[in-house]
Amino acid sequence: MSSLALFDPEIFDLINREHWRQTEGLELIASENVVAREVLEAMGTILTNKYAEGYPGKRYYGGCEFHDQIENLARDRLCRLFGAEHANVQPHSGSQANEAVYLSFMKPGDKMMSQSLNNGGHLSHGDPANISGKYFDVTPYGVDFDTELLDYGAIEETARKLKPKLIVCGASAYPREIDFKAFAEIAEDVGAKSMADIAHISGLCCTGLHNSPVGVTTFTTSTTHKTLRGPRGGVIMCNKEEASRIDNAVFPGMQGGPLMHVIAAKAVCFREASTPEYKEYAKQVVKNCKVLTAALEDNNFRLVSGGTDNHLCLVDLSDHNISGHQAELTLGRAGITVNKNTIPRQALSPFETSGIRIGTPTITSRGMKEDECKQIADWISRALKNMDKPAVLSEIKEEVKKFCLRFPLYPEIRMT
Ligand code: DSN
Repeated sequence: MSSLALFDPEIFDLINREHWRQTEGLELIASENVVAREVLEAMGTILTNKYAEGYPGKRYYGGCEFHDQIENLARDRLCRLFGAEHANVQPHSGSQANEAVYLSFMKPGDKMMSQSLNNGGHLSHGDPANISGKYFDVTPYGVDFDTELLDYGAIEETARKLKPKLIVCGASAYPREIDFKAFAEIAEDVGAKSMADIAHISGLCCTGLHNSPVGVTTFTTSTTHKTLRGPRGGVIMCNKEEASRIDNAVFPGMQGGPLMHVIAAKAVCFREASTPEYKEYAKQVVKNCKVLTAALEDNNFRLVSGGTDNHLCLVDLSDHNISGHQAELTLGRAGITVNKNTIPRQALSPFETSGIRIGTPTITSRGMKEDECKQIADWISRALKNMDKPAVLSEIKEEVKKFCLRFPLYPEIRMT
């Protein structure tokens, strides 16, 4: 980075400071990770110089022979990783992957069902504030308020009455395993297509730790940068029957030129995700989350649905008279990054929230295991119980910093 340091010291300095923020703090945002150095390398290459609108063998620009090979490798590796018939690796993000699925067969005003944002769903699944909610007639479903679990019977009942064209499943803040087969069957029964968005859990699905929707639901979308630990971006998988409609919806329907440096990095990530080491990583992510969750419970925090099956948990702060917003700020002062999150049946506004979401993908990539997770839960608890004591928060921040320096992001990279 020496030429960047010379040419643009302001940007270099900010990147450097962000490097130390990530290094010295605990990143517990469930949708983040630390990519492998090889993924970073692929992203920082001359592949970014080139336009490659179209698909391998059918481009709208000359000089794409190497880009074709890279995109084919990415598609083939993704298909192998998940056992998919067809993959599109061009979506710039998970939201764009989702919109492309809608665009592939739906018309404005068509009916769809999806998990509401307040109950753990995602903005791009038809929230009124998102284009998906403005274009389509969306009926949200939620979790059962007693169990805080998806109620497949209630979802089926709504689907039978509504007869939607699409049923979307998958979530951003749901700590339990999702039964994709149940969703696919409900959709099939009412003549709908089904889409599973596995952005959060794709690393658990491709390693067999959770059931996979690929080949079960009509479409599967994902980001590549959460548990999957690749570059920021999206993908779509489907069977051969849907392939050309999906490809047309991505390009030219939604996007122009693909980000080929990111597609190369996706290919590297898919290679990494097919290794035994990655499977061990994914197992550790879940183990860590279970330990962290149990330790928070021991410290008298209530967990939504009573625990977790995946990489995240949702902490209900209502009994502690703290909002999610206050908790996020307090933990930030102690060097711990989480995000405030709505929880089922919360009384506070979506900006304030009654909960926080905590995830283990990043700390697991840094090599933290069960003992470290117990320690992290103790810090979270101590910080939240001393939120009006700046001295205690500073003390925790120092402890967190010393602890985190034992788990460098990239031991061999020394940015100064
Ligand atoms: N914003 C992501 C998350 O944090 O879950 C989803 O897109």
